[in-house]
Amino acid sequence: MKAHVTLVNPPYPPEAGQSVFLPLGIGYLAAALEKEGYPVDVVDCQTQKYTPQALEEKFRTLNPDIIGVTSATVTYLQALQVLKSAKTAVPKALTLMGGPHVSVLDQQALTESPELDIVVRGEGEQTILELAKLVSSKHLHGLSAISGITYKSSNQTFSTPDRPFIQDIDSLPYPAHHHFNTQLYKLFGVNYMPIITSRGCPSACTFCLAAKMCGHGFRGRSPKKVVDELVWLRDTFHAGAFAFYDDTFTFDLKRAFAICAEMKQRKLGLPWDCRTRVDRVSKELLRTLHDTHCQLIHFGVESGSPEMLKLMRKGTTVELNAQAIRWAKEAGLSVAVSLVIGYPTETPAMLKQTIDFLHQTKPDYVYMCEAVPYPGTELAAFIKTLGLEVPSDWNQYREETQIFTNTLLPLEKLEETKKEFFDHYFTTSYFLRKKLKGDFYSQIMARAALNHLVWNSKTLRWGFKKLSKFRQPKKSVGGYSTSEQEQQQM
Ligand code: B12
Ligand code: SF4
Repeated sequence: MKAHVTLVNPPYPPEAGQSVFLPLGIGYLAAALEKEGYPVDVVDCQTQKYTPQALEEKFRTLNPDIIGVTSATVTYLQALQVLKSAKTAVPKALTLMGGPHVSVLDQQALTESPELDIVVRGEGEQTILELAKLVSSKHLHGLSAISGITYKSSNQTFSTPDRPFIQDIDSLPYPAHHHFNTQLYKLFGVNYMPIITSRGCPSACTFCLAAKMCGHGFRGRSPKKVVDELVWLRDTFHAGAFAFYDDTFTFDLKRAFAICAEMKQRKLGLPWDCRTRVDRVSKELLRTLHDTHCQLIHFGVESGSPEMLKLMRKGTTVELNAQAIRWAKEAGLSVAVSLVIGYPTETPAMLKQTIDFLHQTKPDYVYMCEAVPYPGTELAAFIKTLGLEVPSDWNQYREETQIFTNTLLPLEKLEETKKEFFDHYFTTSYFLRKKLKGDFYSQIMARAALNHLVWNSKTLRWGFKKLSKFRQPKKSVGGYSTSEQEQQQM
């Protein structure tokens, strides 16, 4: 009998923004298992709210042989709670956890959670298949032969060697989105669907875990297979817009051109956005992206201070950042930039360089993320060497607020600068410009500005409360702007 697997997306901590998105990791794992004939079901605690009792009941009803939970640092503690419910309800089930947090803190997770049996480190498709095979054959003593896991045995933890990254990622089946009610993830009535066309990032920015999770080698899917998936998303799930969530979509310029050519030839015609580095674009590529209905490009700009860029090992310059934004705007694209602020040793003068940079380059959207020392990053190690204290409560590891004290740039100063910036940025004219532009992404930006304007104006707030069910937006990545779902999904 083939082992029955239940995969779980844990909830966010109650104090965090409640953004929902189709989780690609779970989708890929479910698809790999189903391709080999394993029965799978998925529980998404982010779109369906469960009390611990309701979750136990759900697990009891499903009665799987394996329960696997995904987790980032911010959802790790919630994921542990899910495991408690899992073991209470189905004690015989083998419990697994994977994702960026436990890929680094594997030993700690196993030590502090009696309900966790195995941590799957790094990419999980092949590993979960091998585990499912083992459970099906009831030969659990074969664990030591499975790469990429850390497990408990006789009160000790054992780590097997890292699993090499999957080289041919074209061989992976499409994520099993059929397990999700895609209606629940809509944005402005549009099925905004995620796709990943490559894995791996050759860069090594100090605040980022991407290369640890997916390696430094860039592994791109073939343009034809990428567009096959887009067509499948459109025809099967009625996708109305696509988010390309690759770390650096245009790392291989030739491949990016080829994907655009394939999209054009197959007349896809739907809006999409992508994320990339400022040093991996050319004027011609940006024009081609625009001609292929890419409406928004996200650049990891990080800072307007040359010193900070160097310290973050970004490998770019302020000039390159400005040039990429200018080129993208000239090509007709909207530009979103993400910034890392409050980095250790950053001073108010350096932060001012970033704000000045934004005023000069005028991107269409700004994400201000405070530096978060995720375990396994160089930033976490740097903070340790500086002797700065960080909270042990993982729920606080979110990018909307500073979690360590940078004495050179106190929290009040940081918050004040952020507020001042967004007060000047999200003006009525910004709102009207985006509203009139009218495309999918401009609508999201217009909503962000509206939320900000309403929240800042007592009169408007009063009016909105009276007139509609308008709710206070939770403070989120981009300042006091939009609903978390709109923020994070962009
Ligand atoms: C795309 C992306 C997003 C998208 C998600 C899109 C989507 N639909 O899934 C959006 C923009 C919504 C997002 C949001 C956030 N993200 Co993000 N994101 C990424 C990114 C670039 C790729 C992740 C991805 O989809 N990879 C492809 C899939 C297939 O891989 P995967 O999810 O890692 O899953 C694989 C393995 O981890 C493993 N696995 C995972 N879970 C499990 C469970 C089991 C049981 C098993 C066996 C295996 C397993 O197997 C999977 C298949 O190989 C990564 C960087 C990176 N390259 O990893 C950052 C990254 C994961 N994000 C990060 C962060 C911090 C966030 C936010 C917290 C940001 C914030 N706003 O504060 C939120 C939180 C989201 C959440 N609930 O977890 C960090 C996580 C660091 C950490 N320790 O937590 C990363 C690593 C980037 C970084 N800063 O270093 N993110
Ligand atoms: S921030 Fe972007 S460029 Fe830097 S390592 Fe992470 S994914 Fe790569």
